[in-house]
Amino acid sequence: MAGIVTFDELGGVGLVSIDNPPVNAISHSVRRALVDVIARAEENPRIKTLLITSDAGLFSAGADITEFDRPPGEPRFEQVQTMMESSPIAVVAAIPGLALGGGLELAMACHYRLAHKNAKLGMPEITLGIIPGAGGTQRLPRLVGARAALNMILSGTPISALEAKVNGLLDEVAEGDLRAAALSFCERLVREGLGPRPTCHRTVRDGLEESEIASVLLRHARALKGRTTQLLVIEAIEASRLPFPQGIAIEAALARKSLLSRESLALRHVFFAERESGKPSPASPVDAQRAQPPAIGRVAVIGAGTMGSGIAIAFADAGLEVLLHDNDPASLVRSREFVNSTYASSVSRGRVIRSVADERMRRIRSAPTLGEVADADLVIEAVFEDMELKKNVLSQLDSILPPERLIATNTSTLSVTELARATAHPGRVLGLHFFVPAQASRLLEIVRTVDSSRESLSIAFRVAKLLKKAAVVSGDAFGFIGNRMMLDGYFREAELLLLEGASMTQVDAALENFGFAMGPQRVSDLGGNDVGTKARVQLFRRESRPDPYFAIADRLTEMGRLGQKTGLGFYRYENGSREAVPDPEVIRLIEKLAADRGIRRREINDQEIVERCILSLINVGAMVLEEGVAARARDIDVVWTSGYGFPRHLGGPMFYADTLGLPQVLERVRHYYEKLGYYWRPAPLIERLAAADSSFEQWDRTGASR
Ligand code: T1G
Repeated sequence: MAGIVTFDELGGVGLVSIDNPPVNAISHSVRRALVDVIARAEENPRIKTLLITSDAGLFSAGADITEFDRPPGEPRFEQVQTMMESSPIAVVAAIPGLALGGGLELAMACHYRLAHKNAKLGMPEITLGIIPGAGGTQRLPRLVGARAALNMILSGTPISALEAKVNGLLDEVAEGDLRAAALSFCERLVREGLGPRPTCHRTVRDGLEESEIASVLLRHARALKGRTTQLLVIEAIEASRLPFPQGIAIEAALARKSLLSRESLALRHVFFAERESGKPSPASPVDAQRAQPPAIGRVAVIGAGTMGSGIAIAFADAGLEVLLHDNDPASLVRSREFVNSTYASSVSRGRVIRSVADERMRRIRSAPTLGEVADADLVIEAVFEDMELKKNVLSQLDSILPPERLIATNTSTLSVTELARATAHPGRVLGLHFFVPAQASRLLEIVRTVDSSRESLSIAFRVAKLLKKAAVVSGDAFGFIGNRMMLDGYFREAELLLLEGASMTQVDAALENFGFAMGPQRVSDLGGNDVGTKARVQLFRRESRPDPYFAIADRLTEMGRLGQKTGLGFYRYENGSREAVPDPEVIRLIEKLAADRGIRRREINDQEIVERCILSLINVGAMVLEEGVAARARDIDVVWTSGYGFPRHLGGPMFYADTLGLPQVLERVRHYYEKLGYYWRPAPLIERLAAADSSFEQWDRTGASR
C-alpha cells in the first residue's frame, strides 16, 4: 500500500516514517514495507543511521489485532526486528506519542530510543488476554529489569516518557521538536562513533525471586481476578534469563497459547464490541451513520445533585466548559463542595496534578438562572426522577435553546419519548443515561426515541467519544438495556435465592468468585436501596407490572436501611467503613418474609446461585435483543462489562452464553422454568438459535439481513 511507510534521505540519516491510519498498527503491509526500506537503507553507503518514526502523532498502537485470527503473513514481526537489530547501521526509534504493544516491541528492537515528553509507552496485551508476542517479554527485561518489566506487562497501563527514561527504556526525552532532537541524536552517534547496540545482546540485570513475583501478582490481583494470562507472562519473563534465542522461542509458544485462550477471545470480543457500539449500528438509517456532529465546547447540566455534579466533572475532565444550574442555591453550594472534594481526592491519590485539578474545577461554573444556559452547545437534564418536574424543565429549555441544540435527559426510569413530546422539538431530545459515579463509570446508554433525529444521535456519539465512554444505543423501553436485565433477571434471582435459603455473603461471594467486581447485595447497598426501590416503583408503574420479587430490598428501604450511606442495608457498615458485615436482624427479616410467602428454605449451592443469576441475565438479554431495545448482542456485552461489573474476561453475558452453547443454556432455562415458574419462560430467540445450533454472534452477524 503506497505511502504506508515512507523513506527519505536527510544527510546521512535514512528517515523511515510509518503512516497506517488510524493507529499505525504494524500490519502485514507495514512489516513488508519496513523490510523493503531497511534493505534499501543498508544498500545506500551514504546512510549512517536509520531513524524510524511517524508524523501521525502516535508511534504505533501495536500489532494489527484484526489479523490475529489469520495465519501471520511473511515477513513476520520477528523477521523485521531481527533485520533491525542485526543491521550494520545504527537504528533509532523516535516516538512522538503512543507506543503500545508491538509498537513498543518494534522500538525495543531498535538500537536507541527517543521519545517526545508527552509520549506514552506501554504493553497493553494483557487487556486482550495475550502475552507480548514480538519479543516484549525478552527485550523489556533486558532494558528495564525483570521486576519493572513484569509490572509494566501485568498492569498493561502505559508509562510516561519521563518514567521510561528513568527505568532505562529510553535514551533521551525531547522537550520540543522531536524530529530535530532525533536528527541531532543520530548525528551525535556518528560523531562519537556509536554504532548498533542490539538489545538482544544485553542480559537481564535483576532476577525475579518467588517473593517478588508474589508481591507483583498481589498488586495486580484485583484487576486480574479470575484470569490466567499473568501466569504465562511470568513464565515468559523468567525465560528472559536464558540466552535470547531460547527465551524468544519460549515466548512464541506461550504467545500462541494465550492467543487461543477463551480469555483472549472474550477480551478481544469486548475490545471490538466497544468500538462498534460507539457507532451507529448497521440497522441505523444510513444518514445517521454519515451525520457530522457540530463541535461541542460548552455544556450545561440542569440539577446539581450527585448525578448532575458527576456529569459536570466528566465534561470538565474532557476539557469542556460546564454551566451547572439548579434553582436551589443550597444545592449549588453542596455541588461545589462535592466537586472540590472529588478533585482533592484525585490529587491526593496521584490521579491528577494540582494545577490540572484547579483548571478543571474552574471550568465548572454555577448558573443560578436557567436563562444563562441559552448559549450552551448541549444541555443535559439531571433533576429529580419525577415525570412532571422533568417535563417542566425540558419545555423551559425548549423555549430557551435554538431548535438545533441537543437536549438530553439523564432519566433512568421514565419514558424519554413522553418527556421529548413535552417539547415542541421532540427530535432534538434523547436520553444520555450515565451510571454512578458519572465521572468514573465507563458506560453511557444513549436512549433514542422514535422521534430522535440523526443529528441528535450523532451528537450523542460525539459526546461519548469526548468523554471516552463506552456508548451503547438503547431503545426507549422499560429499564433500557442494563436496568431491565438487572431487574428482570440478575437482581430478581439474587433476591429469590435469599428467600429460598442462601445467605447474603454466599450469594455475593458466589458471584464475586464468578468474576463480578461486587456481588448484587453489596452493589445495592452501594447504590442505595432507596434508589433501587424508587426506580422499581417508577419502572413497574410505567409497565403496570406487579412487583413480585423485591420484598427484601423494599422492606429494607422502608426500615431506613438504605445501604452504605446510612451504615445499614443488606449489611452493616461500621463507622463509615466499606466493609460489609452480615447483620442478624436482616437474616431474621429474610426468614420472616420467606415464611410470610410460604417459601420453604433449603440448602443452596454456589453453582445454582451463579447459574440462576447469569442464565436469567442471558434470557432477559435475548428478549431485549428480540424486542429491538438493543441492536446487537455485543452491545449488551458492552453494557454489562463496562457498566455492571460483568467480568470482561468472560466477554459479557451474551458472549458467555455462546461459550456455554445455546442448546445447553436453553436446557437449563427450561429446567428453571419448570421448577420456578413463568418468569423463566425461555426467550423465543434462544429457542430459535438453539434449535439451529446457532449463536448470538451469528445473530449479530446476520443483523441487517434478518
Ligand atoms: N490493531 C488494529 N486496529 C486497531 C488497533 C490495533 N492494535 N488499535 C486500534 N485499532 C482500531 C480500532 O478498532 C478503531 O477502529 C480505530 O483503530 C481507532 O481506535 C505483538 C500481539 C490506540 C489507545 O492493545 O488501546 O501488539 O472502530 O476507537 O479511542 O505483542 O485503540 O475506527 O474501525 O480505540 O483514540 C496491543 C489497542 C495490540 C492497543 C486509540 N495494542 N488500541 O484509542 O481510538 S497486541 C493494544 C487502543 C500486540 C504484540 C501484540 C486504542 C488506542 P474503528 P479507538 P482511540
